[in-house]
Amino acid sequence: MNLEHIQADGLFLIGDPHIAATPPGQRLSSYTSDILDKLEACLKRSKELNLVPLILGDLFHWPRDNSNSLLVDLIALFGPYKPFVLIGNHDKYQARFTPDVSMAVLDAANVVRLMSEPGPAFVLETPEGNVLVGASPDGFPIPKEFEREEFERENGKFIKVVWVAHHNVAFPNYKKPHYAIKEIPGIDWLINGHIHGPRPSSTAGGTTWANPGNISRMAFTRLSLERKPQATIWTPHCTDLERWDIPHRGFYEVFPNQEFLPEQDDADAAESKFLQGLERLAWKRTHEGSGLKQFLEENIDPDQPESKLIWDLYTEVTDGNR
Ligand SMILES: [Mn+2]
Repeated sequence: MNLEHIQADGLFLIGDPHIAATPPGQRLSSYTSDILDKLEACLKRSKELNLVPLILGDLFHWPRDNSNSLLVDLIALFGPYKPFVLIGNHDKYQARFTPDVSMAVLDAANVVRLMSEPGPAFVLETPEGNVLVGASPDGFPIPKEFEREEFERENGKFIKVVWVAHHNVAFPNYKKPHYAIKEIPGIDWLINGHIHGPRPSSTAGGTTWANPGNISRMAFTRLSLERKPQATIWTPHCTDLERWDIPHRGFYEVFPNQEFLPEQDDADAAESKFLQGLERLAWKRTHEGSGLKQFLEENIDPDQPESKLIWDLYTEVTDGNR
């Protein structure tokens, strides 16, 4: 197997940036430049530390229709670094990675090293020895085992095998686990994106599972208020990922100053179809005009007590615009 070899001291891991030209959810208008600044800080730091930058999926919040200016900015930013980028669920349209998504533009511009296929991805040549880095992009399973000895027969020995994934893993307080944390023979580290809240690492047999969390504050929650956006560092002899605080703005500089809603799990918030639909609508509104009435008709249950309130608000706003 002809894998790319890269000399560095370890990996610099960047979780789920969710960059977008229009702010998702309740984020204020500086969202795009905030996330670009974070990505730039991460890439600079990775270079200072002689680490390979690797984005753990969901570089984009919406897979397509990102503005050309955002893509031009990303091409300029990524060009000198060529980070590895795992494909997450948000990077694909209708669950497929196709040439019409924004990520394909970055790939065609040759500014990213795409991890869109499952399996061994590259060899990290560290002063301690060679490390194999493999990937399970969204839509491909995390392997049950890796035939390490067979692979090493052709490719030489590896001091560690690290696998990156973007999956529903049973870390504590995660509501939709699909993968149990267990030993994966042949793999020393499984490092996961996708779950935005950081989780403590957990070791099962010879495999340590890590979930460093994302770098962008997506949801207006107490959790977002309390936690610092961080990137993480993996080196061959580490016992856990090392955290690095990414320079970032104050919570109320990036979110409106308002009351919190009653506590809702951030996983619930992320999965709410209604909220996702509203986000999509907010985005559509600026580009394509109306659609709110249709969205409300499709999503509001007339039997729910709040429905009348929502319709009254809708009527008030639309009548006011006539
Ligand atoms: Mn994500």
